[in-house]
Amino acid sequence: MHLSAVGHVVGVVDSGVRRAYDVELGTCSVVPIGSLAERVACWEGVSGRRVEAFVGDVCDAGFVDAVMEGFVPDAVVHFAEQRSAPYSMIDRAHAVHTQVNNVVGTLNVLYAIGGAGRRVHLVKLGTMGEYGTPNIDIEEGWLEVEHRGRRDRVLFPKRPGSFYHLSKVHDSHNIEFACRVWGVAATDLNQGVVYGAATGETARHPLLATRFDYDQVFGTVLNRMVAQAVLGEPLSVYGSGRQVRGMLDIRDTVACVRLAVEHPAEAGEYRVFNQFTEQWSVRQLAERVARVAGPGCVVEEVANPRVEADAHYYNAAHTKLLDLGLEPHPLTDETVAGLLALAAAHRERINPAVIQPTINWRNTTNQVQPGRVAEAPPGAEHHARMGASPATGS
Ligand code: USQ
Repeated sequence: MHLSAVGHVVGVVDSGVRRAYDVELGTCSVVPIGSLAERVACWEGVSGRRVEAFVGDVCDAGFVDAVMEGFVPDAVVHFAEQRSAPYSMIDRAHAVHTQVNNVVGTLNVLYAIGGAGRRVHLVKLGTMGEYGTPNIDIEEGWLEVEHRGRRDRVLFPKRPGSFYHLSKVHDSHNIEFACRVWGVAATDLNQGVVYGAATGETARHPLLATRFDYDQVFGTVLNRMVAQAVLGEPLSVYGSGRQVRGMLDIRDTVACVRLAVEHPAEAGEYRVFNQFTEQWSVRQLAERVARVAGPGCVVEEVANPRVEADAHYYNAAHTKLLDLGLEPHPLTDETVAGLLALAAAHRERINPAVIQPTINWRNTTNQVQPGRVAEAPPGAEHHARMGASPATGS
């Protein structure tokens, strides 16, 4: 919608799998979400601009090729991935689903672009979590190294913290290779943790709202804490809360995508932008939410269900998007208060049972909710076709 609003001709590809994850996990967005057809029609009504919708799965190569040939895009913004770290750590089936979905989907997009016979800029959503928390400064994708008297420019070493984050590392390598061998032009947006629930476009009509997740699987930390505050529950800091992450407002996410699209990479260039605006520790975020929520809201340390560095060095470069003109929305009390008000308005949709973390990185099999065994993930048949059935293994 953001690209459409500024005059680009936009098509959207969606398989609906994100909605299927909600059914699987027994949860839903705090804010009600319209169907794709309703949202496309509503957007046309409020903006006068049409977004063409293609319903299908990017893991289906024929579908991807048909969209590329039918729509003839100048750029592909690829967000079509399973994006939850906890989801990928539930058990083997969910790890396999995450990596097959993400890596195969990206390969199909790369083949469609590589074979298009013309310049199509790939803008791919990566993640800051590809880098992990190294004890050196994090650069934007590439590292100049001197080793035994020789110099080279190498992809920044990766130490991701989940099978999901690993899927994006695999994508990054595949994309960089496609740039080298086929001359693909690509921008990998290594995005930090997003907070917020509205952009200028989603605010134009309730049917245009985007998701507000708060559950242990898909909720990101600040949005989760807002939901906990509204329920009057303690804000769950995993471990000591000293872990630091790069973060950004959802309005900056769409601005960054637009900047990348409107300033394309060169043919053969694999470009990485670190897409975040501020660094916060989890404890700082919790204390911010508690202060804005007011008396009675408390912060509680819980045993960290993840395996991640607790106290660590963190200093990540993020100048390339600023150089292109990004004007960040820093985290403000008003933003937190707005999220609290939004969640309070939909309080009856917040289910406390899906908030508590039960997916422990140390286990190879986890139950998503106490007493509830995770069902086979969407696309299980797809894995079976590929010879990696989640039910039987291979
Ligand atoms: N955390 C808490 N309490 C909670 C939830 C999370 O302390 O109730 C902590 C986690 O342990 C972690 C940090 O908050 O240290 C961030 O967790 P998160 O769930 O907000 O984010 P994460 O799992 O890292 O994943 C999210 C998106 C993912 C994206 C990533 C960017 O779901 O798609 O790639 O943020 S990044 O973290 O930079 O890799």
